[in-house]
Amino acid sequence: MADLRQFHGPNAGYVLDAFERFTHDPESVDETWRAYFADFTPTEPAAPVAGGATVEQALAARSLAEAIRTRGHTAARVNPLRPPPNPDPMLRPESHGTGESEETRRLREVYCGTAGYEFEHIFSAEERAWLRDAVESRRFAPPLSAEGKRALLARLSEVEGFEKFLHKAFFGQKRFSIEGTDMLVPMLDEAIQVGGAAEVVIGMAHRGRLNVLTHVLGKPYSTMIGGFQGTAKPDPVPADPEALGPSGDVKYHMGWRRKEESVSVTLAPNPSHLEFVNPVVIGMARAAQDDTGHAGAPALDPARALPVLVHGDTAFPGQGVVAESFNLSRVPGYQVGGTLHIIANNQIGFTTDPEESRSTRYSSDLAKGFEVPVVHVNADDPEACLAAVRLACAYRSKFGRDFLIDLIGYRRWGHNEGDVPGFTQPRLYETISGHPTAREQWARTLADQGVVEPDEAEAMLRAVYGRMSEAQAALAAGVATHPPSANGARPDAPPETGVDADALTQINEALLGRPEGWTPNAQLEKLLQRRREALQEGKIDWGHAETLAFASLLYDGTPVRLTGQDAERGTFSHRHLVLHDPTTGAKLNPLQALTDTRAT
Ligand SMILES: Cc1ncc(C[n+]2csc(CCOP(=O)(O)OP(=O)(O)O)c2C)c(N)n1
Repeated sequence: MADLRQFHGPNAGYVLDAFERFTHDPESVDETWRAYFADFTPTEPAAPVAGGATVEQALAARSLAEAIRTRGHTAARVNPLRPPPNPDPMLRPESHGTGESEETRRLREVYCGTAGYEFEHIFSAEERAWLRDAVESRRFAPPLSAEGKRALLARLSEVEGFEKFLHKAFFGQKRFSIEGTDMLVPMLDEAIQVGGAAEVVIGMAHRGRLNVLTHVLGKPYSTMIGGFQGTAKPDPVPADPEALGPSGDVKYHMGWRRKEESVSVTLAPNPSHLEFVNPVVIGMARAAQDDTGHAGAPALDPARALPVLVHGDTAFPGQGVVAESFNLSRVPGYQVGGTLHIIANNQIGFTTDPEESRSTRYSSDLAKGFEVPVVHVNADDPEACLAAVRLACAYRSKFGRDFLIDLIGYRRWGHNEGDVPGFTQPRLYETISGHPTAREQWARTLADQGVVEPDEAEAMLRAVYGRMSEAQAALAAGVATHPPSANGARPDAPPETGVDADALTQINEALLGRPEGWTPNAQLEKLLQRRREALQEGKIDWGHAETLAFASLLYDGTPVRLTGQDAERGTFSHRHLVLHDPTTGAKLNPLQALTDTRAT
């Protein structure tokens, strides 16, 4: 008869793991272990005695607590369809030679619930401590008020009702339904509300996009339904100013803008190429954050705009542009004070299971290399999903860095609504077909809590159907129309871009001025100062012409932004927009030194 007290720390975990394998299949462990396990009963050692604990017991308790904090996510119930696979054996008290205590039970509630946290890859001790305290104090997860709970049910009813209406009215037409990750919409609502930014710029692919366009961006039901009615063209909806681009692309690639007094929300138009919109969205946010309406260097205020990127769980690890964008996220020229990333994780890519498309446990693992905090959250727990957004926004405000929420749900239908997922994932889809929707589960919770009457929840769903049916009827009766087309609004002739010769001479002179005490590189300065004669003689080279053009734009009030490797000097040593003092290393940007320009 043996018990676990002979083993300590990781050894105990290893033995338990081997024992578990042995109980399922004795052949899976070697002969020595088989003989040992034949007479082995793992017993739980006694919990440390409060106050009278030995140093060893205290250390063991601490080591278990630490394991829960760091590895608790492996046991968290973040997948709505199945229990966590392979929880880390170090989460067992026996692995540390200790027992469960009040403290470890409390930590398990925090770290092994419907959200799983990964913070240990972050180098900054201050950030790690802040994140731990934030989740353990639950200060971003206060229970919703009864009013908040009802509002959330109403929102989930809109999300689900929209998809169900389209499913019935336009059966088999592609819409890339959100169903299974329905919480994405309330999460985006929350980010817009608590993110504190006057501008929110969102990038996302096809999945759930029509729902987001309608509910988060405010694209009218009639415009959306109009897009489904004519099937001859890919998108019969004419372009309108809010669509941010001409029509012609499919409806689930279109952009839209919602402008309100307190906030402007933009969904960037998206190409079919997955994740390619990411750097565009980050650039749009940066443009909104940079104050360029004055001379000198631009003033960056990351609080002004919040970029939000919604990723697919297969595209996120699969597309190189994701890593490329992360790589630039902390480089000064590209910083935006943190992007909020949400993986709309439906656990499948077209017909491909995760095991066939990535080499990591989580879809989000790439982000860890860039020290991005990660929260995995169960898409069936609305309150946990909103808490994750609040934590993410608070972290961004405090540290100005990216945050990732891995929203784990499922995909109710095929990749699109014409696909039969049972051809390739029969067992998964058997599970999904019997799985209640997030709205149904939330309605039941609220009915149990006495917050809504059972038939009230159904009425909320019916109301959405009613509104959509009315919009469809109005379209049919010709009462509702699409906004007029903005196509063809291009200018006939190219604009006048010439600059007066005297003005150019003055600009040239200003660019060749050097501040008091600033020493130029002699070799380069000789070349640059020749630009005085070059202008008179009409021998302007490429770099010279470009610099004059940039300066004239700044005088006109048009900001110029140039980024990329070698952008300052120019790949062929032709540009030299930033000069370096050889004695002090100080930089001089003559364009930003112009004092009377109207832009930077
Ligand atoms: C660069 C690129 N490769 C392939 C495709 C084709 N494609 C469109 S959706 C899709 C599956 C994406 O899966 P996931 O990222 O998990 O998103 P989901 O559709 O499941 O929401 C593929 C392969 C594409 N549009 N772009």
